Amino acid sequence: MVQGRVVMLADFDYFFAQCEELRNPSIKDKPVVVCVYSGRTEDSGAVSTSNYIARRYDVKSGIPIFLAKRNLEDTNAIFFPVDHEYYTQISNRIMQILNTYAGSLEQVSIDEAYLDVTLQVDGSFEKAYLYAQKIKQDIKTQIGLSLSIGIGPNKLVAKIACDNQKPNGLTLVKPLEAANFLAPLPVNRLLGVGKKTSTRLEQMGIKTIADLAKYDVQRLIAMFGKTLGLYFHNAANAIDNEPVVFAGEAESISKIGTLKQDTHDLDCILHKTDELIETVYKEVTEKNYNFKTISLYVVNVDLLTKSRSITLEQPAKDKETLKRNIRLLLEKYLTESPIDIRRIGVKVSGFSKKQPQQKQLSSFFS
Ligand code: DGT
Ligand code: CA
Repeated sequence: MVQGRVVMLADFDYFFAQCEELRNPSIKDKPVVVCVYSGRTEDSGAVSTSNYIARRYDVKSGIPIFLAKRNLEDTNAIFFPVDHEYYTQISNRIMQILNTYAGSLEQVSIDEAYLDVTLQVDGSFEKAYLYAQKIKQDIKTQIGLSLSIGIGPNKLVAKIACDNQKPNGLTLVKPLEAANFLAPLPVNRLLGVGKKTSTRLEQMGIKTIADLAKYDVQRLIAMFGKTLGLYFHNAANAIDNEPVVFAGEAESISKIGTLKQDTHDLDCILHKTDELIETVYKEVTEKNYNFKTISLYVVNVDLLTKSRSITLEQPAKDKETLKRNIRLLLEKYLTESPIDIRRIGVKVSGFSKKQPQQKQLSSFFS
């Protein structure tokens, strides 16, 4: 029987900038900066992220674009505007790959996810290290991106392990090493310890995680309340029982469009819904979702919006089910309402994750 858990945090390196390098390989050896332009003046706005070459010039997330340009003045730096749609597409693809390696996957941001791999590696941290190398290699081959992975007995340790070595890092912290690994780090490395809390802790003589781990738990509770006090105590002692759970980050996927002309004609409208279904379906497959609810949105020429939904008995994942039900909803709607339609929308929701075939451990460790 497997005793403890084996948890990984996968975090993609300089994600937006690396995505830009992916489609422009020739820029890889130059400073690359991805910017959110506010549009007021040519250079107003902030840096979203930068590659590690640009970081050597102190160009990083959040700094003003004009400052980044000044720091990179004498270099051949390249600046890009953020392209969320493209980064999301890549994110969907990488999450789908990560999902095939995990017992459960919890996506926490566009480029970060926890993986519970306990069963995949038989609870062995040695195997987990090889497994992580395999994941990194697979993503490099399939997508062309590098990432950093932290491995630990829980999410808290995996996260801090991952931050320990970047980019292209791989850090393993075994259960018995976890408390020592955290001990010398400043308390603000723990999730939930921001500037205000770390100042307060410092006033109590607590600077490092080791200081916090030794501190009397009752006094922590008196200072911060039961929930937070206990959390600090446990976290500092590398204890974290939070499970890795599928987060279901999208609650629905929808697409709405305007008809070529206002109409009440079934075939004309179906022509449009088919087009919308293609887009919605593409995203559903990319995210590897099953859906349970299908909705039709109608904006009439009087600009009133109506919606009709069907909840399926069993979650579905195929385009035919989507098409058939949208058609049924539309036919019914047209018999109920004589008014011409201007815009039409398709939505799916009630997601659960399609279980991919689990990779067999034996295929990696034979
Ligand atoms: P890393 O993980 O340190 O190698 O670098 P990144 O760039 O992947 O940083 P991370 O993981 O914190 O954030 C993932 C993406 O989120 C990043 O590529 C761009 C975006 N992002 C991060 N911080 C900011 C920010 O302060 N402003 C904006 N607009 N976007 C940000
Ligand atoms: Ca990242």
